[in-house]
Amino acid sequence: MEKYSFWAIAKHALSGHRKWAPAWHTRPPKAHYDVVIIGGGGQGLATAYYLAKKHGITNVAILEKGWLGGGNTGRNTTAIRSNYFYPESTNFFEHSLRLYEGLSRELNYNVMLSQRGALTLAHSPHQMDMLERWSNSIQLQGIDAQMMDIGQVKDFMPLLDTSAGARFPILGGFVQRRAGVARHDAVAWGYARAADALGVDIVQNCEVTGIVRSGNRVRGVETKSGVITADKVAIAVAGHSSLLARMAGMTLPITSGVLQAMVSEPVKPALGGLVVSPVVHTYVSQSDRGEILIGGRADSYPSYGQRGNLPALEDTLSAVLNLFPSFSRLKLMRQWAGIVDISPDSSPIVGKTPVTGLYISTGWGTGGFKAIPAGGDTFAYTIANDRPHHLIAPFGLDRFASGRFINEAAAAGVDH
Ligand code: FAD
Ligand code: PYC
Repeated sequence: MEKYSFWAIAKHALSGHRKWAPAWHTRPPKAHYDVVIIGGGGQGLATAYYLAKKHGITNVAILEKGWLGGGNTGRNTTAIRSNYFYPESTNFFEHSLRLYEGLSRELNYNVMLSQRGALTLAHSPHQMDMLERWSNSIQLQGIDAQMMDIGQVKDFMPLLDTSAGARFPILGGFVQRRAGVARHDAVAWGYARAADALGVDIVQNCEVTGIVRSGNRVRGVETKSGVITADKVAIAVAGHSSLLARMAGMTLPITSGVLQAMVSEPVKPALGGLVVSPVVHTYVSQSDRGEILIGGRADSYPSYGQRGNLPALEDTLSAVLNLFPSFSRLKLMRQWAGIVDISPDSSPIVGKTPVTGLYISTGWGTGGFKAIPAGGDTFAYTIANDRPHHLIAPFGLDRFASGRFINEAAAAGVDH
């Protein structure tokens, strides 16, 4: 990898970056791979990296129909936290948070992790009880969590309307201090560069159009540029999982729909951390560029229409103004959407499939950015060993037959 001294950076800047080495190579795909990963989002990229780094499997291709990180990985609002409810989830997400804490060093790439804390608000005595139960449960699992009374909420986020006369008065909340944000593009690019350096082929503009099987064994994929054979195939395509599964003759318990977000013009530092209100259905943070980053609940109907719309904008902004009346004078700059894959219990589906040699990572829904390091780590283990990593074993497809659901809808951050 190229080392960037001050002089090297200055030389590149003055020469218009003409000789700047690309972070990863652009190669045509080979005819055969040990592992083909479909989807060049964070989950696919991290999986490729850990396959190469931890399992020595480097004859790997990532096939991406568009550009790296152009799916949900480049569209999300970057909340990272491990404060789920059930031990299966907190163990997994805490592993991810810990990997995030060392990720810039691991990848030698600054992913701009900023652990500024995430606050969930309560607007009724009943919700305070629920948050207390949630916070206690997490603390018993050894994860940081703290209840806040109204005074502490005010100190943490002075711009919140904490008056008794607010339309949805705030009674207190629950904070995870180690939660935070990271730069989403950097997470994708960092994993891509590191995987490429270990020999992984990254193939963009290569849409997979079919899964090749002989009997019950996967043999490879059909793409717009021809067939690529593979011993193992891994699907990591978020909102398009049902389409890919259908190509392999499978039906998934997944609903795909639109989740939107938006940013304001940049302003001076106004918000220390993230804040979520499950009651008014919005969450807000501030990007390092100063924009107020706003999200809301997922659209209530299934759709593959990857664009923002006016009803969600109105709904979400009226919710934000309930919490932050002073934001009424902010100008909105951009609105966008991603297609999220929601499972019946709002938990991921990761592991083997009924087709031999075919693996799937889906159901990340509204919360799979925070899961990228652990998702990649455990999915790589599962593919390399053909058996689930213990941290994702509870999240297999088989739970929909056994009924062992891990219902995390209430911990998902946003309604869906
Ligand atoms: P993606 O990044 O979507 O990657 C899948 C890739 O597969 C895409 O690049 C796509 O082009 C490609 N693909 C699809 N079909 C094919 C095909 N046939 N052939 C080849 N390639 C194909 N999560 C959090 O943890 N915190 C948040 O704050 C958060 N906020 C969110 C806000 C929004 C608005 C959205 C939309 C999502 C949010 N999420 C959040 C969820 C998170 O972004 C996703 O769960 C995560 O990015 C999923 O990663 P992935 O790699 O599985 O999917
Ligand atoms: O997963 O924490 C989350 C989240 C917040 C907003 C969207 N997803």
